[in-house]
Order: sequence, then structure tokens, then C-alpha cells
Amino acid sequence: MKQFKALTIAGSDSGGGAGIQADLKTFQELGVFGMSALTAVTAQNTLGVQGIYPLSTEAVTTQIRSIAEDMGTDALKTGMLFHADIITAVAELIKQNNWERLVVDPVMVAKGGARLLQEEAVQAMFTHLIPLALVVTPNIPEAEVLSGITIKTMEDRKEAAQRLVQMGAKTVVVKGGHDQDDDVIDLFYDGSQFAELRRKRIQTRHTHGTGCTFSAALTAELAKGKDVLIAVETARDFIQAAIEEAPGIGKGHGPTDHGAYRRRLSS
Ligand code: PXL
Repeated sequence: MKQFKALTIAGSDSGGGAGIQADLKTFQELGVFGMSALTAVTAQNTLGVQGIYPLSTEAVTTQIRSIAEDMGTDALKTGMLFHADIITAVAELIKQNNWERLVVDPVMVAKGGARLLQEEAVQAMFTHLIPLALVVTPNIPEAEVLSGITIKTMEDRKEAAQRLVQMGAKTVVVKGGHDQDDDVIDLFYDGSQFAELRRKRIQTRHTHGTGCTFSAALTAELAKGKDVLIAVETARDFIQAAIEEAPGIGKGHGPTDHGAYRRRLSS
């Protein structure tokens, strides 16, 4: 059987719940061979971010070239990119390699408020990366920044999704985790069709890395050649199981359980 491959271009979370660590664990759980190009090292635990150490743009592009020139990839995602220069260089390489199954998780701030994307890099994200994306996966605050729309209602969310498609993304998932409803509703839009994915909200503080984990699961399913909406549904089930079975590690916002989905499938 063909071994599908996925690449994450993202930052390291020393706490193991988010970033590159979440992505590689998730790829593995879904049976996809995981590869990584590191953009930054964060010193981090469940209480917050203690340090951010970006890599040079050259360090990032050399990693991506190494993968492209030998192994290739079936799908890829971007997470924490930090710098405008890194975004521009990464976008250029994605174009050169004709990598079309691209998930852009427009990571901007960590849970405690630390910036994982510099303010001036948001423009580079609009201009260079969003237009290449097969799927963009903003949470509500990120969708507000990217679309310029204040999101209060589902109508606002739909308008924000439409703006992102106008900016060149093929599909968008505006994640509902940050709103206040009893159910979490994630809004999918592909330029013609809206779909609302509804799941029960789990009352927990252990949600560190949920955005990374969701977009990694989506990338893994896209690597297998799945249709976008089907891949989104699987990713949604993956993160729901991971949150439900969060192991309660650390004194603050703990990680989720990346193994929960597979264990449920095999039991
Ligand atoms: O979830 C966003 C995110 C992305 N990448 C890294 C992170 C975080 C959140 O903490 O640490 C490296």
C-alpha cells in the first residue's frame, strides 16, 4: 500500500501539545508519514510561552528544499510562521513545487496572548499565502483579523468566509471554539456551499494545541486524497476525541490526547 506523506511548516512547542509536536503525533496517529520544517523554537509549557527563538529564513527554506528534492509530499500545512520574510519564502517554495494540497492555519497568538506572528507579517499572509491555500482554518479572532469583519453572528462568520475565498483561498473553515454557544459550530465554505459542523462543547481548560491538531488531522486526510469536506469531518472527530480524553498534564491549559481517536476506532 502507498505510504502517504505530509509536511508541517511550523514552530516547536517544547510542551509537546501544539506546534510541530502536535502535527507529527497527529500525522502518525492517522497513518501518514510526517515530515517537518521548523520555523521557530518556543520555550513553552501549559502555563504560557517563556521564549520565542525564530530560525533564519534560510534555515526554513533549506529544510523545505531538502524534503522537496528527495521525498516530496502529498499534502502540507503551515502553522506558526512568525516573520513576513519566512511567509514570503515559504509561499514561493510552495508555488515552485506545485504543492496544491495546502492547509494554512493562520496562527497569530498563543492562548496566553504571546504573538506567534508579527503584526507586519499579517499582510504577507494575505498577499502570498492565503491565495495558495486549499483550506484556511482560522478561529474567530483570526477570521476577524483576516477579513476585517467583526464576528458576532453566523451571518458575520459567513461573510468572513466569503472574504477569505475572495482573497484566493479555495475553501475555508471558520472554527467556532471561541464563541459562547453550548454547541461548537464550525463553518465550512467552498465558494458555493456552506456546511455547519456541529459538536457538543466540552467544558475544559485543556485545549492547548487544538487548532494545530485539527489542521494537522485535516492535512493527513488530504494527503490520503480525501475530499476537503470529508477530511474536515474526520479532523473534527479527531479533535473532539482528543479534547474529550485530554490527559490533564500540567498546571495550566493542558494538551489534548492525540491517541484518543485511533483508540476509539480500534476498540
Ligand atoms: O496553537 C497555535 C500554536 C502554534 N504553534 C506553536 C504554538 C502554538 C500555541 O501555543 O506553540 C509552536
